[in-house]
Amino acid sequence: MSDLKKLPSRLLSCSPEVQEAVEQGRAVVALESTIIAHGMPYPKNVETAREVEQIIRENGAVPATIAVLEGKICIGLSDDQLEHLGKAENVAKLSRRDLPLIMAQKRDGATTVAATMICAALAGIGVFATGGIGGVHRGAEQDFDISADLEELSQTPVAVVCAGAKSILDLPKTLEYLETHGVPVVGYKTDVFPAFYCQDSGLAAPLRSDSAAEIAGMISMQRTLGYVGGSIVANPIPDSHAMETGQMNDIIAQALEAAVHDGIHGKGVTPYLLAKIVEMTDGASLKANIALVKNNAKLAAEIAVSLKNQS
Ligand code: PSU
Ligand code: MN
Repeated sequence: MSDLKKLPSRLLSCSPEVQEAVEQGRAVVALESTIIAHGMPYPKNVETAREVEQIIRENGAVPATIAVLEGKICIGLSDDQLEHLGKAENVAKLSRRDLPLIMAQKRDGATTVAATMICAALAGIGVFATGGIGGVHRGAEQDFDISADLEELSQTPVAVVCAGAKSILDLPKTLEYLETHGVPVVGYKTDVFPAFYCQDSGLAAPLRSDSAAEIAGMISMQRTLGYVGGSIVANPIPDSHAMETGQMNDIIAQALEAAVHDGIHGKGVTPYLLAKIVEMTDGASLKANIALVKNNAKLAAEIAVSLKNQS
């Protein structure tokens, strides 16, 4: 899993820190950039990105924030590159379908969970930390809005540590979709599937593990068995930052109505809802979002370190 030679350096390059980690066989954790460019407001986005990287280092792994810059996949970003992504208005949101053309056009793009998984796998990185994944949207039976993140999880070998998924999505359908596609969804120290801002979605977590080493064991067992896909490690938001379920459900319902009213659809939906919820909670949801990403970074580093120790 450390073959950096699959792509020429004009198409994929690693920062010196990541390059050295890969050469030395150290644990690496991938991080996405859509959360920076489209998921949080400036300057909190850039500040958080740096703090999250630091948490990964403190827990014994090397962070690799991933984005496309001037058409090249960059694994590990400099301060200037992070700042650019956090500020620029014309950064594309890249999912699987978008990546090839944006690279061919030599443009800049922030990678979603799906695109980050693709790039991480190309660089031989098997563990990835983020906030929440995309999923089956409410009303998908009408508009077919199902995030490409779900399909990617079934075909790309990267474990995604997240705080579950937001109830802006249809969570029961999201879990059904993942089951159909054979994606392990493991609650970390919990029997319930977490709902991003809230610890409990009211749904059971399909699987449970209480240890990072055990989760690393599952990841290597997937490879041993010849599975091609990834997994979801669902890590609930820390108690101290969890938001109240009833209150969040009301806010989310209003944000969804606003999206319909403003005619938002397609790839614009998730960023619109995230920004709307920050506005409606007076920034409280942003604080919760930051806390849960940091919590996920720590667990992802522990899993990545365990994975290295087992191999
Ligand atoms: N969910 C969040 N925060 C996010 C995202 C999702 O709570 O920042 C981002 C991730 O990058 C995810 C993407 O991969 O949105 C999903 O977008 P879509 O629903 O358009 O597939
Ligand atoms: Mn969508």
